[in-house]
Amino acid sequence: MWSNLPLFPPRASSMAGHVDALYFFLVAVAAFFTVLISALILFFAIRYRKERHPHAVQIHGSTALELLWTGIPLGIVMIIFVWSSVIFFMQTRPPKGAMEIYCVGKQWMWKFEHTGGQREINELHLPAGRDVRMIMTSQDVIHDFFVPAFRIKADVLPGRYTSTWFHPTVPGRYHLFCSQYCGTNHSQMVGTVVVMDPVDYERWAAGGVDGSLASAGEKSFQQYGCSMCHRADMAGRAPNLVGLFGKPVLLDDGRTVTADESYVRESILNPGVKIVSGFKNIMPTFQGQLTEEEVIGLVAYVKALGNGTANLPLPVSNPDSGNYPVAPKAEPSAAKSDQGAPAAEPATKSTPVNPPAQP
Ligand SMILES: [Cu+2]
Repeated sequence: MWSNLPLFPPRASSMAGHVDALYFFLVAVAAFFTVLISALILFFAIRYRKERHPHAVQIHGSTALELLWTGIPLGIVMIIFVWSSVIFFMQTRPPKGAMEIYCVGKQWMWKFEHTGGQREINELHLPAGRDVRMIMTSQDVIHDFFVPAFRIKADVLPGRYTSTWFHPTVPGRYHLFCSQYCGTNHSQMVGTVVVMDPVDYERWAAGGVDGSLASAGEKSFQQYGCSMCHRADMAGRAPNLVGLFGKPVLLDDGRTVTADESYVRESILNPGVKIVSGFKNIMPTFQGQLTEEEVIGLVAYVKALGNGTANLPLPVSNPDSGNYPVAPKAEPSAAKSDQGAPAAEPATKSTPVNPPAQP
């Protein structure tokens, strides 16, 4: 019945009911005490007015009363605490197998990338009935991804990935807002989330794509010379990335971290921070040389290498030029000529095929 009230946005995700229930409980508790306290003020003002009680009777403490007015509020706030914690944990733990959408916020627009390679600006098409995980970053300042109909809101920060998830339930068009003041045109940093029937979505997703996000990442991987050191044959000077994603990684300082999106991103842009055990700190930083979209492509590629849906390209041809790419700025052109070359060379190493079998 509440969803018919125009006061509230539509409920279009699995989370909406939970958030609303807690919200209405909070409103009910506040309303109950507002009414109770107002009524008691009125009642006491009339009942104990001066003409009837010229001398107030002093009461010196009542253990029962004090226990009551400590215990009841404690009980109520504990209910709120546990209830909201349960919702918080639901909201911060994306279910396994969620489809992933990469999002880049910038003054003043939302850019979205699907793993299938579809790109959108200020519009996000999604199928109803599937878990969706957003992996988000900002190109400039702090933004905030807010879809009222899904009852979700998550900060989008420059220099790192934040993540949220939802499960759209009802096809329709829903408002997307930036809910963090981010400059002059903050109020225009809006968009639409289009939740579609799964069949319609498949049709939409099939149109006009020239390769997946991971394949775009694979191109960058070769273009920037990553494949010279991150090799599948264990002969490289850098860790083998096949099967890496999602696994624990032992660092040279003894710590163990999980190879998630943030780890891959940091290792590209700030490689000296976490050195994998057994390797040297020799990788140059790619800070300032890659766009957020290129980083996202590389992350998607490393992820695909992790779950076996992509292969490492073979080391670029001319293995005799075993120089480490110390000047990555010059790499793209060099890599390009390498990429262009194989067509004229024996076809053995031109295209990424299955890497040498590794245990
Ligand atoms: Cu913004």
